[in-house]
Amino acid sequence: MIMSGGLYSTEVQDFDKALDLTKVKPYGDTMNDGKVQLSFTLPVPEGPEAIQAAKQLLRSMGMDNPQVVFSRQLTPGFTFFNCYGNLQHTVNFSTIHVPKVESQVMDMCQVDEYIKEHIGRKLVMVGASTGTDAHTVGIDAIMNMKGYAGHYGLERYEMIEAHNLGSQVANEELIARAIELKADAVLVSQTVTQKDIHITNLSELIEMAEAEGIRDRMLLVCGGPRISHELAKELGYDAGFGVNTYACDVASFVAQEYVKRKMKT
Ligand code: B12
Repeated sequence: MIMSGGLYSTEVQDFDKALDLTKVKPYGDTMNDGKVQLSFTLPVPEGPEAIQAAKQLLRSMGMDNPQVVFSRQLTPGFTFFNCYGNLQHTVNFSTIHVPKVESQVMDMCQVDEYIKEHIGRKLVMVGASTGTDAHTVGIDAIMNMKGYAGHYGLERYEMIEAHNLGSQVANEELIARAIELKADAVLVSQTVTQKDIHITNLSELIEMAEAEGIRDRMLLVCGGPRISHELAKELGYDAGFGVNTYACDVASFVAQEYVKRKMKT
């Protein structure tokens, strides 16, 4: 921000100085006030004792000046609270590193142009929700023509040949279809994580791809509400996408990664 002298610029400088990225606190009205809003339910009857219990919990969470600004009985024996407090804890933001997909996100038209210019043919992508997982909404959001939240799905892309196999697709079947269609990318969706079934399932697909000798011939991408890029990489995938992913995120990654790898060979 460029400013020439005066009170305002001094205020801005003070404001900036007060922000220490090695000791970041929640922000309410002023820097470092630590203001936090929290809601929860306790299995106790509504009343002054319940409010006192909520305040004690807030203190034990590290909050100064705990305030219960709203409380109400949900059902006999259960009280819901809305609270404020000033958090004492800080976080060292400067040491945080989160592995993430490094591609540059393009919109649908840009992806199509990019593929035309750099690859010169349609990219083939085969996707499914695998194993016993019956959830289709996630993979449909990415692949189906109408897409999700105003972002068209891969079927709509001129330069992508998208095959959505649906849900409860066995890993063997997905691999077989990927080989048959000469897929450039396989897209796996996993929603259910009970008993770490997603880990077992995703790992099995990688093992099968390796056994079939196709691991290096196609990009393997997974996604779902509890999938992170970090987890995907750990399991041997090229990328992983979580909530609020759109088709353009995946299409951009696959197209750019494909080009990057071709340039290396
Ligand atoms: C709808 C739903 C169902 C529907 C599914 C209908 C259908 N055709 O899909 C039905 C009723 C069938 C169902 C069944 C079950 N469900 Co259900 N279901 C849900 C619910 C309410 C919404 C899921 C959803 O559609 N989200 C919307 C989509 C758009 O979001 P998304 O999946 O996260 O997808 C986005 C990203 O994750 C990402 N993404 C997803 N996949 C992929 C893939 C790739 C390649 C990429 C790049 C990105 C990507 O992009 C998407 C768009 O941004 C959730 C609860 C919730 N509110 O989330 C429970 C939930 C997922 N279900 C759950 C459970 C337990 C079940 C059952 C096991 C229940 C039972 N005991 O029978 C069964 C599953 C049976 C089975 N064999 O799988 C649990 C899962 C718990 C867990 N962690 O394991 C949840 C969280 C509910 C809960 N709180 O307990 N379910």
